[in-house]
Amino acid sequence: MNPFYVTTPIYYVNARPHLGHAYSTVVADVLNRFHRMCGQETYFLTGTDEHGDKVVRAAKDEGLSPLVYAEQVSELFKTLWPELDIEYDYFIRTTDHVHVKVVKEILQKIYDAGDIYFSEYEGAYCFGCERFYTERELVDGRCPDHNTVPEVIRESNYFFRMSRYQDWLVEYIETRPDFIRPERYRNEVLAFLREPLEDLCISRPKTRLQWGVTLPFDDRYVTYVWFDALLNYVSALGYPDSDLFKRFWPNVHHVIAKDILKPHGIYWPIMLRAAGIPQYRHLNVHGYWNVDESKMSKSLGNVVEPLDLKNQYGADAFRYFLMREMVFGLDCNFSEKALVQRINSDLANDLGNLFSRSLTMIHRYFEGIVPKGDLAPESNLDLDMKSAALRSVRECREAMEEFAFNKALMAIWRFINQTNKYIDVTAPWELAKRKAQREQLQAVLYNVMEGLRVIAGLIYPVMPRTAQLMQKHLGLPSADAFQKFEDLDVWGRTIPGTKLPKTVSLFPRIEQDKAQSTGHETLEPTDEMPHRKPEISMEIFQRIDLRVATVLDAELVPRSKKLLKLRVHAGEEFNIVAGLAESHKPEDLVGKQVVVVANLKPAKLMGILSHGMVLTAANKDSCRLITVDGPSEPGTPLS
Ligand code: ME8
Repeated sequence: MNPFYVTTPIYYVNARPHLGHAYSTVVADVLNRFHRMCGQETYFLTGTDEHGDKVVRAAKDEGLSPLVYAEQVSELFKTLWPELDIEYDYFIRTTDHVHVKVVKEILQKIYDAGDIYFSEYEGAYCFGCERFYTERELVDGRCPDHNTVPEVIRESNYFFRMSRYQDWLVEYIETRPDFIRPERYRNEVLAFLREPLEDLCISRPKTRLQWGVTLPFDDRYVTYVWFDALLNYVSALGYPDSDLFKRFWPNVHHVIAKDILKPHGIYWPIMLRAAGIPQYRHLNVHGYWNVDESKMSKSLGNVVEPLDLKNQYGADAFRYFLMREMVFGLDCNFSEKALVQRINSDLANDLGNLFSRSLTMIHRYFEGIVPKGDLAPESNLDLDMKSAALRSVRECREAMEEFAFNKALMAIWRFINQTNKYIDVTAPWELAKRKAQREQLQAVLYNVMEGLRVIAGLIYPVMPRTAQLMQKHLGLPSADAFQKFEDLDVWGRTIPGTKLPKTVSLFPRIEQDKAQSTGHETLEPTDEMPHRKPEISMEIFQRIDLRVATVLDAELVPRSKKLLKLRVHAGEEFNIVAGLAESHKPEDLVGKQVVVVANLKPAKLMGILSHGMVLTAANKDSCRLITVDGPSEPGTPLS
């Protein structure tokens, strides 16, 4: 069934989980859910990297043994992921016995094959990185990561003969354009491989470090933490003989950030080659999240805690922001203000408003029962909803396959906006006024329900909770599951006659605090608050003749509850019949200045010819006249 295996880095337990860890793990979860929707059998691995000097030092700072300390921090990661709706299949810890056994087996295998040798070495060692640096790698004699001067140490150690595999690796990468992607990281690895590749020191004497996996061929040493960590990707599947390993390993996608490109792009393929294990399929490398334009760091105090954001804004909104904001492969800036803006505009305004206005209409006009979707052949009410939906399904799928999550979401949002426009243009509230247009009303609202079904299906990988909530309220059988991608490719799956539950609001708007407010807040959407109308040019707008008018006389129209007949002076005098009787007394209007459309085609209302229209701000609860803020000469044009 075309298996799909996705991994995240296994995170060091020397720090609490932060935004960057959350991003990689959400990416893996999104991919996993997407491939499940495509009908594939999937496996998702994450975990913690617990050995090494860094962990020993962090444990010491806490006054704990490395194992107790590692257990505590590992638990933080393990319990965070479900909070973010991350559904991993397996959580590996490098202190697991099964993992340690595999590390030893593979070390022995490579040693027996002659690719690990013993030698004395003197070199510049960075304790922060737990590795030796060559002169060439240092920047002004300092470690490029820690900016510290490495200590020169002389040691006898075991070395992994990486140099032997350099030519093979170059050729392997060059002949497989998507082995490492995006391309910029592939180029980075190839550039590094243009210089001679040195053998890798893969042991640490126990006199210096005991917290690690003991070498099977020399118990005075533990292995280098990277040699241990990388093997998690195969040990977690039950290497070498398990069924899981055989099925999933050939289809593995690693997800990492650029910081660990070298171990994954160079050490790992060579380790696999030396151990006789087939290569991984793809290495997918993303950029770094910075916070308020600076690198995230404990010392700057700007480390972003994913759990805080989830508690404040909800898991789906947080996941949406991560996927929508970052272009996979490039760095991205995090700010809470940007997160709130996305929630308000994309989630509350676009998606939330579409969902609530649509369902309110189904409840209002059809007592909550999905109407029939058959269209009269002469009707053009389905416009191009169907093709817009299918286009968005196709574009979303293509983008997801390329890891272009932001583009996938843009394709979905284009369709959300098209559906909102479809409602504005077809104006179901107008159709509802006339019995003769009942069929059209049914057809329009059926199309809207169907559009919402497709939208719910498409957002599932990124926003699983919202997708399922929408599905429940759309009366879909997959309320607590996900829709298959192939079902999104077909228009007309919504079943007429389905009774829908009472509707809910998907995303409440979030008030930006005063300091952050843009001053351009839009109103809380109501059920019939129309979405913005399709764009028009200035030229079209200018064809509307808006003028200040003084009301000269006003009287009730006989036999009408709503209409008033007004005599206005707008440069010249004419009559307007306006629906103001329920909100205004005729005598209060006389002498008032209002704004009128002066070039509207005359129309007869209750037998009286009306030559214009009075502008009001009206909804079902109130009706206010638009006026000028001081006396103006009647007929003054508005601009
Ligand atoms: O490197 N932006 O663990 P680690 C985006 N144990 N992603 C970030 C990030 C940021 N600012 N900061 C961290 C290790 N990450 C090793 C890995 S794998 C066999 C061993 C994410 O805890 C990103 O995925 O330092 C990065 O590659 C990873 O956390 C590094 O996690």
